[in-house]
Amino acid sequence: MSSKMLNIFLLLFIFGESYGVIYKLNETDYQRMPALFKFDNYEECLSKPEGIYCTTKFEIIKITPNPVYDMIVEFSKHTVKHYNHSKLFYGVCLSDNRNQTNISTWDLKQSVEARLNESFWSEHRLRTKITDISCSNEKEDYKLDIGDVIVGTACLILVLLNVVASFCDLYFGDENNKSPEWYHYFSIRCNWRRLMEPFDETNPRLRPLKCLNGLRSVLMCLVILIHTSVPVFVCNNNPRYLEQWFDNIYYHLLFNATFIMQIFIVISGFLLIYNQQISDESNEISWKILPKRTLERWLRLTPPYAVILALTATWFRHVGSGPFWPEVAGSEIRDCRRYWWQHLLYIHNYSNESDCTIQSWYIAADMQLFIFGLIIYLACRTPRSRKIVLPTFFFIGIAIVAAHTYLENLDGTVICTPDIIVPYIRVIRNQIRIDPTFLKVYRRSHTNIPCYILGMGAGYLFYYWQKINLNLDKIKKYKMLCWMLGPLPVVLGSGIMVMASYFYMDAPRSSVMLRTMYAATAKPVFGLLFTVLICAMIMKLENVFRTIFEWDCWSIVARLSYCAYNIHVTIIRYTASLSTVPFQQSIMAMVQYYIFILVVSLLLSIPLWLLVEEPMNRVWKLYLRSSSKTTQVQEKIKLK
Ligand SMILES: *[C@@H]1O[C@H](CO)[C@@H](O)[C@H](O)[C@H]1NC(C)=O
Ligand SMILES: *[C@@H]1O[C@H](CO)[C@@H](O)[C@H](O)[C@H]1NC(C)=O
Ligand SMILES: *[C@@H]1O[C@H](CO)[C@@H](O)[C@H](O)[C@H]1NC(C)=O
Ligand SMILES: *[C@@H]1O[C@H](CO)[C@@H](O)[C@H](O)[C@H]1NC(C)=O
Ligand SMILES: *[C@@H]1O[C@H](CO)[C@@H](O)[C@H](O)[C@H]1NC(C)=O
Ligand SMILES: CC(=O)N[C@H]1CO[C@H](CO)[C@@H](O)[C@@H]1O
Repeated sequence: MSSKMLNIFLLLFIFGESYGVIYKLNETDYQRMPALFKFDNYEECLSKPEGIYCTTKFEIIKITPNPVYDMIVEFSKHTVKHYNHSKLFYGVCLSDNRNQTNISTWDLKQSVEARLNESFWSEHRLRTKITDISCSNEKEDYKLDIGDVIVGTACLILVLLNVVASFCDLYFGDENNKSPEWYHYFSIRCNWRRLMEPFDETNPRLRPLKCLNGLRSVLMCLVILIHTSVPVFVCNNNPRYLEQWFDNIYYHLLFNATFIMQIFIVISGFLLIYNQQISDESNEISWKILPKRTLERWLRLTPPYAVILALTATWFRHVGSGPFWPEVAGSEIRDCRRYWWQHLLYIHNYSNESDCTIQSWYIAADMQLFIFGLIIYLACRTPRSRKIVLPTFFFIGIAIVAAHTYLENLDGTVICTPDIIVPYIRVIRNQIRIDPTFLKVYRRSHTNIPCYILGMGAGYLFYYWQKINLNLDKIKKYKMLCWMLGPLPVVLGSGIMVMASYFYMDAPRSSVMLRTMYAATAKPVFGLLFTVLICAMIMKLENVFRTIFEWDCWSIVARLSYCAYNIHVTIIRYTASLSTVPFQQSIMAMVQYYIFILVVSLLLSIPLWLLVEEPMNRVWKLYLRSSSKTTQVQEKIKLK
């Protein structure tokens, strides 16, 4: 009796409801399903005079009893590992249309559906229903509109300004002249020097933070790595191979790499508090700095981001072609045109529908957390109040995540299923469900509070330790412990990421209690581990990673990292659209693609940094400095 109860309890606790699901299919059965992706030859199609190429997403329908269809439905129910095999993505060439030369009156959808109906009926005894179609014969061309003209002119003016300023600098520039003229701000030569400048090691307050540059750069490269795998999931020629990746525990480090963003959040909280305390040594803390610092940050973050956004919304339309273009870029362009104002106000992470520059959720969340952190900083000026407020908010943050997960029945972490990765790059409205966990927990700012608080706490502590000149010689005696401080958090952090592979098991979805527990604890613990690592590095306790991260070249990569973060998804989308055949999913091909994307992202972020980020930054600083004295002091401290 009691063991039966225990069994029932265990079942209820560990697994939710169970239903008829097929977890595994052997090769023969797998091949009985219609191919997920199938593309007629694109170039050949368009080379015919009347050839029209349509890419279409459609569903299969059964009208007679059909065992293959039932198998597909049951196989697709295991959503965490399998594609939905009843939703297919094909490229169809229409060329035998002798009496249909007028494209504007021709019902392409009807023709394509008839073709598919016919072939699916003869092969699988199935019918089809098209949900989305886009056709092209290479002849259509987008007209320039007013937005293109405005953005084009603005970019041209910006480039001209830089060019003129660079020439002025070359001819009139005087190395010895200390007071900078206007053209110094825009001169490419000056800004190039600033890009190549080594890290300022003379400032004892900033010197320990050098390793953060390396950490940030490495994390940036990892983020780009994760995003380059997206196009392969959109369309490839062997989906079975990708579905099998989910059985490999090591690949779960890749699928759960969403945790990496928590480290960025910790660093961001840390820098806010540490820098703010240093700058407030010389002036009074007052609420006036809240709007001022917010404005400063907005002005600092916005120019490069706005350039990418504007170009995506306007000129990006004209560069694209190919069968995957509508799939990988169409919705982004449409959403950027519609929602750009939300992006410029950094509130788009609270809007559910936009597919525009999807990676920028972090910039928005960071901006909101910055304001939140600054309010806490201003409200709690005594150590005692901080000791109460910070832990309180830490636990409130955890409770918020738990409540979201429990009440809305979400996943323990963002589950990167084949069908979720695809909408990550494209959302067809009302058709594909975007992962609610991604929308409601991952990218909102109030659900990322715990790690930000951890970072803030570390900022207070480090400032305090520096002030009292904390002596760590006692700890340094334990060599083994110090050595472990580096690898241990990384290994444990990876362990937490791999633990999420539990949610991908060949079993019914785990119970909501378990998911809630994981959601509430995993990120804070992960954040805590990396806070320890960061503290150990800046206190010079840890020497394994610190020596790597303090490499001089990282400071250049770190400067470019914001631009690279903004630009890399656009590059991925563009290169993905250049392909006319399904993507190759071998490891070798993906490594090549990754290195290519990484190099191109970094190279393209150099002009963006030189022409936009740095000049604008310096101009705003100059303007804000002349408008107040406090920043002047701040500048001096930074220069010291
Ligand atoms: C695959 O599984 C089916 C039943 O699910 C079985 O009839 C068939 O023989 C299997 N094929 C191979 C090659 O094992
Ligand atoms: C798969 O797609 C079909 C068609 O859109 C849908 O009806 C079905 O619910 C999906 N299956 C799962 C498990 O989401
Ligand atoms: C094209 O014309 C032929 C005869 O002129 C006709 O039989 C056929 O149905 C037409 N095709 C379509 C798609 O209308
Ligand atoms: C195609 O159809 C449009 C609209 O129905 C019409 O204006 C145009 O003249 C037609 N073109 C040809 C070549 O028939
Ligand atoms: C294809 O088959 C479906 C289901 O029988 C039907 O509803 C649809 O009208 C067919 N499409 C065409 C173009 O014949
Ligand atoms: C949470 C939230 O604010 N959701 C809104 C996001 O924006 C869309 C429209 O842009 C609204 O429909 C949602 O309610």
